[in-house]
Amino acid sequence: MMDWDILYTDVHLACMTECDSPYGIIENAALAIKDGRIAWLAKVSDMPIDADPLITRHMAGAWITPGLIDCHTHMIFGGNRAQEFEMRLGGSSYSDIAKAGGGIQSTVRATRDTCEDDLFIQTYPLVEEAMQQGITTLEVKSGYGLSLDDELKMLRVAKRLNDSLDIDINATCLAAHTIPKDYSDNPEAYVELIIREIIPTVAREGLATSVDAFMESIAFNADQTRRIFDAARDNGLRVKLHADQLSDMGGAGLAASYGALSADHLEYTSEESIKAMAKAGTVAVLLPGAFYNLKETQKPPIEALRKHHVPIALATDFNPGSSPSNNLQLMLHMGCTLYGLTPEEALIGITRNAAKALGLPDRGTLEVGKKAHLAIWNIDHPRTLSYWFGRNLLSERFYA
Ligand code: DI6
Ligand code: FE
Repeated sequence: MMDWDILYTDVHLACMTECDSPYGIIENAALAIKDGRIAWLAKVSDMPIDADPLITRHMAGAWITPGLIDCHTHMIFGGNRAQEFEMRLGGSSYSDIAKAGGGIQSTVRATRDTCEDDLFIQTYPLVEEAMQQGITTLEVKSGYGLSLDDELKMLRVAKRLNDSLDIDINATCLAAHTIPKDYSDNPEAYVELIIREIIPTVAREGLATSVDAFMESIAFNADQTRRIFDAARDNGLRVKLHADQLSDMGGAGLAASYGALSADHLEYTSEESIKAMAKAGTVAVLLPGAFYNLKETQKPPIEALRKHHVPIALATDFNPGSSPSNNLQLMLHMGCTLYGLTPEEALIGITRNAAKALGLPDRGTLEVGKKAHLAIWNIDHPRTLSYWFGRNLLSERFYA
Protein backbone atom coordinates (compact mmCIF):
# COMPACT_ATOMS: atom_id res chain seq x y z
CA MET A 1 0.00 0.00 0.00
CA MET A 2 1.17 3.53 -0.80
CA ASP A 3 1.00 5.03 2.71
CA TRP A 4 2.24 8.49 1.79
CA ASP A 5 2.40 11.40 4.25
CA ILE A 6 1.06 13.99 1.81
CA LEU A 7 -0.32 13.87 -1.69
CA TYR A 8 -0.51 17.04 -3.79
CA THR A 9 -2.98 16.44 -6.57
CA ASP A 10 -4.46 18.47 -9.45
CA VAL A 11 -1.07 20.10 -10.02
CA HIS A 12 1.30 20.68 -12.91
CA LEU A 13 4.94 19.80 -12.27
CA ALA A 14 8.02 21.58 -13.61
CA CYS A 15 10.45 18.83 -12.61
CA MET A 16 13.54 20.62 -14.01
CA THR A 17 15.09 17.27 -14.83
CA GLU A 18 17.55 16.79 -17.68
CA CYS A 19 15.15 15.43 -20.29
CA ASP A 20 13.63 16.25 -23.66
CA SER A 21 10.55 18.08 -22.46
CA PRO A 22 11.15 21.74 -21.59
CA TYR A 23 11.21 22.35 -17.82
CA GLY A 24 10.58 18.61 -17.37
CA ILE A 25 6.87 19.43 -17.40
CA ILE A 26 4.25 16.88 -16.34
CA GLU A 27 0.77 18.34 -16.61
CA ASN A 28 -2.32 17.14 -14.72
CA ALA A 29 -0.09 15.44 -12.21
CA ALA A 30 0.20 14.50 -8.57
CA LEU A 31 3.20 14.30 -6.24
CA ALA A 32 3.50 12.29 -3.04
CA ILE A 33 5.82 12.78 -0.09
CA LYS A 34 6.96 10.22 2.45
CA ASP A 35 9.52 10.75 5.23
CA GLY A 36 10.71 14.06 3.81
CA ARG A 37 11.39 12.69 0.34
CA ILE A 38 9.49 12.69 -2.92
CA ALA A 39 7.96 9.20 -2.96
CA TRP A 40 6.01 9.25 -6.21
CA LEU A 41 5.07 11.59 -9.03
CA ALA A 42 3.26 11.14 -12.33
CA LYS A 43 0.08 12.02 -14.13
CA VAL A 44 -3.04 11.81 -11.96
CA SER A 45 -4.37 9.21 -14.38
CA ASP A 46 -1.44 6.94 -13.42
CA MET A 47 -2.12 7.08 -9.68
CA PRO A 48 -1.84 3.61 -8.09
CA ILE A 49 -5.22 2.32 -6.94
CA ASP A 50 -3.91 1.50 -3.47
CA ALA A 51 -2.76 5.11 -2.84
CA ASP A 52 -3.59 5.97 0.77
CA PRO A 53 -2.13 9.33 1.75
CA LEU A 54 -2.53 10.70 5.27
CA ILE A 55 -3.28 14.12 3.81
CA THR A 56 -4.49 14.95 0.31
CA ARG A 57 -4.17 18.49 -0.99
CA HIS A 58 -6.25 19.43 -4.04
CA MET A 59 -4.31 22.28 -5.64
CA ALA A 60 -6.67 23.55 -8.38
CA GLY A 61 -4.06 23.48 -11.14
CA ALA A 62 -1.18 25.15 -9.29
CA TRP A 63 2.38 24.59 -10.52
CA ILE A 64 5.07 22.93 -8.42
CA THR A 65 8.78 23.47 -8.96
CA PRO A 66 11.69 22.28 -6.85
CA GLY A 67 12.26 24.58 -3.86
CA LEU A 68 14.43 27.48 -4.98
CA ILE A 69 18.13 27.55 -4.16
CA ASP A 70 20.05 30.80 -3.73
CA CYS A 71 23.61 29.50 -4.13
CA HIS A 72 25.55 32.74 -3.54
CA THR A 73 24.74 35.27 -0.82
CA HIS A 74 26.50 37.44 1.73
CA MET A 75 23.35 37.64 3.84
CA ILE A 76 25.01 38.22 7.21
CA PHE A 77 26.33 41.76 7.64
CA GLY A 78 26.20 44.79 9.91
CA GLY A 79 24.97 48.22 8.77
CA ASN A 80 24.28 49.18 5.18
CA ARG A 81 25.97 51.14 2.40
CA ALA A 82 23.24 53.52 1.22
CA GLN A 83 25.71 56.37 1.48
CA GLU A 84 28.08 54.65 -0.96
CA PHE A 85 25.12 54.11 -3.27
CA GLU A 86 24.71 57.88 -3.34
CA MET A 87 28.44 58.33 -3.98
CA ARG A 88 28.28 55.92 -6.90
CA LEU A 89 25.28 57.77 -8.29
CA GLY A 90 27.46 60.89 -8.04
CA GLY A 91 30.13 59.27 -10.21
CA SER A 92 32.50 57.37 -7.85
CA SER A 93 33.27 53.80 -8.88
CA TYR A 94 32.96 50.66 -6.74
CA SER A 95 36.75 50.14 -6.95
CA ASP A 96 37.53 53.80 -6.04
CA ILE A 97 35.29 53.55 -2.98
CA ALA A 98 36.97 50.29 -1.99
CA LYS A 99 40.45 51.79 -2.40
CA ALA A 100 39.44 54.76 -0.22
CA GLY A 101 38.63 52.41 2.68
CA GLY A 102 34.89 52.11 2.01
CA GLY A 103 33.27 49.18 0.30
CA ILE A 104 33.77 45.80 1.92
CA GLN A 105 35.93 47.43 4.65
CA SER A 106 33.05 49.60 5.81
CA THR A 107 30.80 46.56 6.19
CA VAL A 108 33.65 44.81 8.02
CA ARG A 109 33.73 47.64 10.56
CA ALA A 110 29.95 47.50 11.04
CA THR A 111 29.92 43.69 11.29
CA ARG A 112 32.75 43.63 13.83
CA ASP A 113 30.80 46.19 15.89
CA THR A 114 27.70 43.97 15.96
CA CYS A 115 27.59 41.17 18.53
CA GLU A 116 26.60 37.64 17.57
CA ASP A 117 23.10 37.89 19.04
CA ASP A 118 22.37 41.15 17.23
CA LEU A 119 23.68 39.77 13.94
CA PHE A 120 21.38 36.79 14.41
CA ILE A 121 18.39 39.03 15.19
CA GLN A 122 19.11 41.28 12.17
CA THR A 123 19.60 38.44 9.72
CA TYR A 124 16.61 36.34 10.83
CA PRO A 125 14.00 38.43 8.94
CA LEU A 126 16.22 38.46 5.84
CA VAL A 127 16.22 34.67 5.81
CA GLU A 128 12.44 34.76 6.32
CA GLU A 129 12.20 37.04 3.28
CA ALA A 130 14.14 34.46 1.27
CA MET A 131 11.80 31.72 2.49
CA GLN A 132 8.77 33.76 1.43
CA GLN A 133 10.29 33.76 -2.07
CA GLY A 134 10.20 29.95 -2.17
CA ILE A 135 13.82 29.38 -1.20
CA THR A 136 14.48 26.14 0.64
CA THR A 137 18.31 26.07 0.42
CA LEU A 138 20.45 29.12 0.94
CA GLU A 139 24.18 29.60 0.74
CA VAL A 140 25.59 32.20 3.14
CA LYS A 141 29.17 33.42 3.18
CA SER A 142 31.25 34.89 5.95
CA GLY A 143 33.74 37.52 4.82
CA TYR A 144 32.80 40.62 6.77
CA GLY A 145 34.69 39.54 9.89
CA LEU A 146 38.22 39.07 8.51
CA SER A 147 39.63 38.03 11.88
CA LEU A 148 39.46 34.58 13.42
CA ASP A 149 36.87 35.63 16.02
CA ASP A 150 34.69 37.67 13.69
CA GLU A 151 34.67 35.09 10.91
CA LEU A 152 33.67 32.42 13.45
CA LYS A 153 31.00 34.76 14.79
CA MET A 154 29.44 35.11 11.34
CA LEU A 155 29.53 31.37 10.71
CA ARG A 156 27.96 30.64 14.10
CA VAL A 157 25.13 33.01 13.16
CA ALA A 158 24.66 30.98 9.95
CA LYS A 159 24.47 27.79 11.98
CA ARG A 160 21.97 29.26 14.45
CA LEU A 161 19.78 30.45 11.56
CA ASN A 162 19.94 26.98 10.04
CA ASP A 163 18.90 25.45 13.36
CA SER A 164 16.08 27.96 13.97
CA LEU A 165 14.29 28.16 10.63
CA ASP A 166 12.80 25.67 8.14
CA ILE A 167 15.54 26.13 5.56
CA ASP A 168 18.91 24.52 4.79
CA ILE A 169 21.70 27.03 5.18
CA ASN A 170 24.97 26.08 3.55
CA ALA A 171 27.80 28.12 5.02
CA THR A 172 30.95 29.15 3.14
CA CYS A 173 34.09 30.61 4.67
CA LEU A 174 35.02 33.75 2.73
CA ALA A 175 37.79 34.98 5.04
CA ALA A 176 39.60 35.76 1.76
CA HIS A 177 37.11 38.48 0.82
CA THR A 178 39.61 41.32 1.07
CA ILE A 179 42.74 42.24 3.02
CA PRO A 180 41.48 43.78 6.28
CA LYS A 181 42.68 47.30 7.05
CA ASP A 182 44.70 46.14 10.04
CA TYR A 183 46.85 44.05 7.64
CA SER A 184 47.17 46.56 4.80
CA ASP A 185 50.93 46.87 5.42
CA ASN A 186 51.39 43.12 5.49
CA PRO A 187 48.83 41.27 3.37
CA GLU A 188 50.92 38.09 3.48
CA ALA A 189 50.42 37.89 7.23
CA TYR A 190 46.67 37.89 6.66
CA VAL A 191 46.93 35.13 4.05
CA GLU A 192 48.94 33.14 6.62
CA LEU A 193 46.24 33.76 9.24
CA ILE A 194 43.60 32.41 6.86
CA ILE A 195 45.69 29.36 6.00
CA ARG A 196 47.03 28.49 9.44
CA GLU A 197 44.17 29.50 11.72
CA ILE A 198 40.88 30.48 10.16
CA ILE A 199 40.40 27.60 7.69
CA PRO A 200 41.58 24.86 10.10
CA THR A 201 39.35 26.18 12.91
CA VAL A 202 36.31 26.52 10.67
CA ALA A 203 36.84 22.97 9.38
CA ARG A 204 37.41 21.53 12.86
CA GLU A 205 34.25 23.16 14.22
CA GLY A 206 32.22 22.09 11.16
CA LEU A 207 31.09 25.67 10.55
CA ALA A 208 31.39 25.65 6.77
CA THR A 209 31.44 23.15 3.93
CA SER A 210 33.46 25.22 1.49
CA VAL A 211 35.97 28.04 1.12
CA ASP A 212 35.54 30.99 -1.22
CA ALA A 213 37.91 33.81 -2.16
CA PHE A 214 37.71 37.08 -4.08
CA MET A 215 40.42 36.95 -6.72
CA GLU A 216 40.73 40.48 -8.09
CA SER A 217 43.24 43.33 -8.31
CA ILE A 218 41.55 44.95 -5.27
CA ALA A 219 41.64 41.66 -3.31
CA PHE A 220 43.69 38.42 -3.67
CA ASN A 221 46.08 37.46 -6.47
CA ALA A 222 46.42 34.05 -8.12
CA ASP A 223 49.29 32.84 -5.96
CA GLN A 224 47.46 33.75 -2.72
CA THR A 225 44.25 32.18 -3.98
CA ARG A 226 46.11 28.92 -4.76
CA ARG A 227 47.56 28.74 -1.27
CA ILE A 228 44.15 29.39 0.27
CA PHE A 229 42.65 26.64 -1.90
CA ASP A 230 45.47 24.27 -0.91
CA ALA A 231 44.59 24.93 2.74
CA ALA A 232 40.91 24.28 2.02
CA ARG A 233 41.76 20.98 0.37
CA ASP A 234 44.08 19.97 3.22
CA ASN A 235 41.21 20.59 5.62
CA GLY A 236 38.62 18.67 3.62
CA LEU A 237 36.64 21.68 2.38
CA ARG A 238 35.39 22.27 -1.17
CA VAL A 239 36.30 25.49 -2.98
CA LYS A 240 34.56 28.12 -5.09
CA LEU A 241 35.72 31.51 -6.34
CA HIS A 242 34.59 35.08 -7.01
CA ALA A 243 36.27 35.13 -10.41
CA ASP A 244 36.76 37.63 -13.23
CA GLN A 245 34.12 40.06 -11.94
CA LEU A 246 35.98 43.29 -12.70
CA SER A 247 38.86 42.03 -14.86
CA ASP A 248 40.14 38.75 -16.38
CA MET A 249 42.62 37.40 -13.88
CA GLY A 250 42.21 33.80 -15.06
CA GLY A 251 40.22 33.14 -11.91
CA ALA A 252 37.67 30.74 -13.36
CA GLY A 253 40.42 28.61 -14.88
CA LEU A 254 42.30 28.53 -11.59
CA ALA A 255 39.12 27.52 -9.76
CA ALA A 256 38.50 24.73 -12.29
CA SER A 257 42.04 23.41 -11.79
CA TYR A 258 41.07 22.87 -8.13
CA GLY A 259 37.85 21.09 -9.06
CA ALA A 260 35.88 24.03 -7.68
CA LEU A 261 32.14 23.62 -7.16
CA SER A 262 31.56 26.93 -8.88
CA ALA A 263 33.19 30.03 -10.31
CA ASP A 264 31.01 33.06 -9.74
CA HIS A 265 30.41 36.41 -11.55
CA LEU A 266 32.54 35.64 -14.71
CA GLU A 267 31.90 38.89 -16.61
CA TYR A 268 35.50 38.88 -17.96
CA THR A 269 36.11 35.10 -18.17
CA SER A 270 38.02 33.85 -21.22
CA GLU A 271 37.01 30.91 -23.41
CA GLU A 272 40.10 29.05 -22.23
CA SER A 273 38.89 29.26 -18.61
CA ILE A 274 35.42 28.15 -19.73
CA LYS A 275 36.89 25.04 -21.34
CA ALA A 276 38.65 24.26 -18.07
CA MET A 277 35.36 24.71 -16.17
CA ALA A 278 33.58 22.34 -18.55
CA LYS A 279 36.24 19.70 -18.01
CA ALA A 280 36.18 20.06 -14.22
CA GLY A 281 32.38 20.21 -13.92
CA THR A 282 32.63 23.64 -12.30
CA VAL A 283 29.28 25.49 -12.35
CA ALA A 284 29.09 29.07 -13.67
CA VAL A 285 27.18 31.13 -11.09
CA LEU A 286 25.93 34.35 -12.66
CA LEU A 287 24.95 37.32 -10.51
CA PRO A 288 22.92 39.83 -12.51
CA GLY A 289 22.01 41.85 -9.40
CA ALA A 290 25.62 42.97 -8.94
CA PHE A 291 26.06 43.54 -12.68
CA TYR A 292 22.96 45.74 -12.72
CA ASN A 293 23.67 47.65 -9.52
CA LEU A 294 27.30 48.38 -10.46
CA LYS A 295 26.14 49.40 -13.96
CA GLU A 296 28.57 46.94 -15.52
CA THR A 297 28.51 46.71 -19.29
CA GLN A 298 30.61 43.61 -19.92
CA LYS A 299 28.25 40.62 -19.87
CA PRO A 300 29.39 37.15 -18.89
CA PRO A 301 30.20 34.97 -21.93
CA ILE A 302 26.85 33.17 -22.15
CA GLU A 303 27.38 31.87 -25.69
CA ALA A 304 30.71 30.27 -24.79
CA LEU A 305 29.24 28.77 -21.60
CA ARG A 306 26.46 27.22 -23.71
CA LYS A 307 28.86 26.04 -26.39
CA HIS A 308 31.02 24.20 -23.85
CA HIS A 309 28.03 22.90 -21.84
CA VAL A 310 29.01 24.56 -18.59
CA PRO A 311 26.02 24.40 -16.21
CA ILE A 312 24.76 27.91 -15.50
CA ALA A 313 23.31 28.89 -12.12
CA LEU A 314 21.85 32.23 -11.05
CA ALA A 315 21.96 33.78 -7.59
CA THR A 316 21.29 37.06 -5.82
CA ASP A 317 24.82 37.77 -4.46
CA PHE A 318 22.75 39.51 -1.78
CA ASN A 319 25.12 41.90 0.05
CA PRO A 320 25.01 45.52 1.23
CA GLY A 321 27.48 46.80 -1.39
CA SER A 322 27.25 45.40 -4.89
CA SER A 323 23.84 43.68 -4.75
CA PRO A 324 21.42 44.87 -2.08
CA SER A 325 18.59 42.58 -3.22
CA ASN A 326 17.33 39.43 -1.59
CA ASN A 327 14.89 38.73 -4.43
CA LEU A 328 15.83 35.52 -6.25
CA GLN A 329 12.68 35.60 -8.42
CA LEU A 330 13.86 38.98 -9.73
CA MET A 331 17.15 37.37 -10.80
CA LEU A 332 15.18 35.13 -13.19
CA HIS A 333 13.98 38.22 -15.02
CA MET A 334 17.37 39.93 -14.90
CA GLY A 335 19.13 36.78 -16.12
CA CYS A 336 16.86 36.92 -19.18
CA THR A 337 16.81 40.66 -19.88
CA LEU A 338 20.40 41.53 -18.95
CA TYR A 339 22.25 38.35 -19.93
CA GLY A 340 20.00 36.82 -22.58
CA LEU A 341 19.21 33.58 -20.80
CA THR A 342 15.99 31.83 -21.78
CA PRO A 343 13.32 31.63 -19.06
CA GLU A 344 14.00 27.89 -18.91
CA GLU A 345 17.77 28.37 -18.47
CA ALA A 346 17.05 30.94 -15.76
CA LEU A 347 14.78 28.57 -13.82
CA ILE A 348 17.27 25.72 -14.18
CA GLY A 349 19.79 28.20 -12.75
CA ILE A 350 17.97 28.58 -9.44
CA THR A 351 17.02 24.91 -9.10
CA ARG A 352 18.99 22.06 -10.71
CA ASN A 353 22.20 23.93 -11.44
CA ALA A 354 22.15 25.85 -8.15
CA ALA A 355 22.06 22.47 -6.39
CA LYS A 356 25.09 21.43 -8.47
CA ALA A 357 26.86 24.65 -7.51
CA LEU A 358 26.48 23.66 -3.86
CA GLY A 359 27.42 20.02 -4.45
CA LEU A 360 23.97 18.85 -3.28
CA PRO A 361 22.76 16.02 -5.54
CA ASP A 362 19.76 15.32 -3.27
CA ARG A 363 17.76 18.36 -4.44
CA GLY A 364 17.14 20.81 -7.27
CA THR A 365 14.75 18.64 -9.31
CA LEU A 366 11.44 16.89 -8.72
CA GLU A 367 12.35 13.20 -8.80
CA VAL A 368 11.58 10.21 -6.63
CA GLY A 369 14.08 10.06 -3.78
CA LYS A 370 14.93 13.77 -3.80
CA LYS A 371 14.29 15.93 -0.78
CA ALA A 372 10.72 17.16 -0.48
CA HIS A 373 11.60 20.82 -0.96
CA LEU A 374 8.85 22.36 -3.03
CA ALA A 375 7.78 25.77 -4.27
CA ILE A 376 4.12 26.05 -5.29
CA TRP A 377 3.04 28.80 -7.63
CA ASN A 378 -0.11 30.51 -8.87
CA ILE A 379 0.99 30.71 -12.49
CA ASP A 380 -0.15 29.30 -15.80
CA HIS A 381 3.29 28.27 -17.08
CA PRO A 382 6.82 28.25 -15.59
CA ARG A 383 8.01 30.85 -18.10
CA THR A 384 5.77 33.29 -16.24
CA LEU A 385 8.25 33.25 -13.34
CA SER A 386 10.81 35.11 -15.48
CA TYR A 387 8.25 37.42 -17.07
CA TRP A 388 6.94 39.34 -14.07
CA PHE A 389 9.53 41.26 -12.13
CA GLY A 390 9.42 42.52 -8.58
CA ARG A 391 6.31 40.49 -7.78
CA ASN A 392 6.29 37.52 -5.48
CA LEU A 393 4.42 34.73 -7.25
CA LEU A 394 4.84 32.09 -4.56
CA SER A 395 1.68 30.67 -3.09
CA GLU A 396 3.16 27.98 -0.83
CA ARG A 397 6.42 26.38 0.11
CA PHE A 398 6.98 22.88 1.42
CA TYR A 399 10.11 22.01 3.37
CA ALA A 400 10.63 18.69 5.09
N1 DI6 B 1 32.03 40.49 -5.01
C1 DI6 B 1 30.82 40.94 -4.75
O1 DI6 B 1 30.01 41.22 -5.57
C2 DI6 B 1 30.63 40.99 -3.31
N2 DI6 B 1 31.83 40.43 -2.84
C3 DI6 B 1 32.63 40.21 -3.85
O2 DI6 B 1 33.74 39.74 -3.71
C4 DI6 B 1 30.51 42.41 -2.85
C5 DI6 B 1 30.67 42.55 -1.38
C6 DI6 B 1 30.53 43.98 -0.91
O3 DI6 B 1 30.64 44.94 -1.69
O4 DI6 B 1 30.30 44.13 0.29
FE1 FE C 1 29.59 37.68 -3.91
